[in-house]
Amino acid sequence: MTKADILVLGGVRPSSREALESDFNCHFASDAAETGAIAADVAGRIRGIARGTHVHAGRALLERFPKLEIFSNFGVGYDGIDLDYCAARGIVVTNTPDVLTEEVADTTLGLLLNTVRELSAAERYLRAGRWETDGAYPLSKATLRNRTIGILGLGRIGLAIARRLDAMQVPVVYHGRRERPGVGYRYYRELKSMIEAVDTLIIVVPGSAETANLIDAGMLKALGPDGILINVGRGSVVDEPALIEALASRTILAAGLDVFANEPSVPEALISLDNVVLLPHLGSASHHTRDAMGQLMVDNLKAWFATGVPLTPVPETPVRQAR
Ligand code: A2R
Repeated sequence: MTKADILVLGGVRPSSREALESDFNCHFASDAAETGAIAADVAGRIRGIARGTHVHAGRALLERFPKLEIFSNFGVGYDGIDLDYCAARGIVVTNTPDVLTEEVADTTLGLLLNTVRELSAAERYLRAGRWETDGAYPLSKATLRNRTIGILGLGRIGLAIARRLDAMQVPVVYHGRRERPGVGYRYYRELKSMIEAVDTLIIVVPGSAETANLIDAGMLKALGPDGILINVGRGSVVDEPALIEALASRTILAAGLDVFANEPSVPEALISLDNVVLLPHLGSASHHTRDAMGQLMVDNLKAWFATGVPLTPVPETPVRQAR
């Protein structure tokens, strides 16, 4: 059986590379110039794309490959792919849900605790020798003990976060476009109403045109002076300059961020603030979980070319049946 030709965009895990090479005729592109060279050479043969890192996949890139059938994305978030164009051309887009849910939820709880109890700042204090010279680190301004958490996006990861908070006896409420049946958490139809009712907001919605800058200056004001914002969804959901202003002016108390508007560039104004914990987008970033995500990215391609039915297609693109 002849192997299908696929374009591999960006870096992939060594285990994924091996698996891809055993089943497909792979063309690896680490930048736009390499993608261009591959397109010039074999564009008409490329039937699949595996995207290993967050390379922008707009219409200009996709339309260079007229035989493209499937776009297999590494990661549960699939912003940066022109979904309308894929849907119009019948290109199936797949992502890697579920296999990273628990890891991202673990990271979120770590980031939340770190932000509320100032753990990174306290460690910096110890490492600077200040425990011996200045005495104990000051008591933390905040505690989880009297907080109510509002989750923006009670999806797979949001629910895994909520379950961890249950064990910690922290009350949870949520907002999404729809009420989620079968969960005991209070639902707020209006985001602003939920934010007014809580003091801690965890963002775990996807990046999209609809969620862009959902959290703006008005929402931050509503969170209030004891407010803590945690973002593990996408940087684009928060108006970053408004967040910097809200942190600097103490409109809110603190923030913990794993995602940023323009990664990997993080504004100096954010880095210089002492009431924010900053992580370099590592929600799912363990060998264990990244290998599982890579495997699912590969398995979607294998399933498509073997049966015409991908394992985890995203809802926005229609699944073409096997020919
Ligand atoms: O709105 P709903 O009921 O479909 O709930 C989804 C919510 N969501 C939104 N909520 C408010 N306004 C929106 N415009 C909006 N769009 C989506 O986000 C759902 O509860 C949640 C997404 O959950 P899942 O699709 O199960 O995704 P998962 O695996 O939890 O990952 C969430 C995101 C990824 O897209 C990456 O950006 C990040 O976490 O790793």
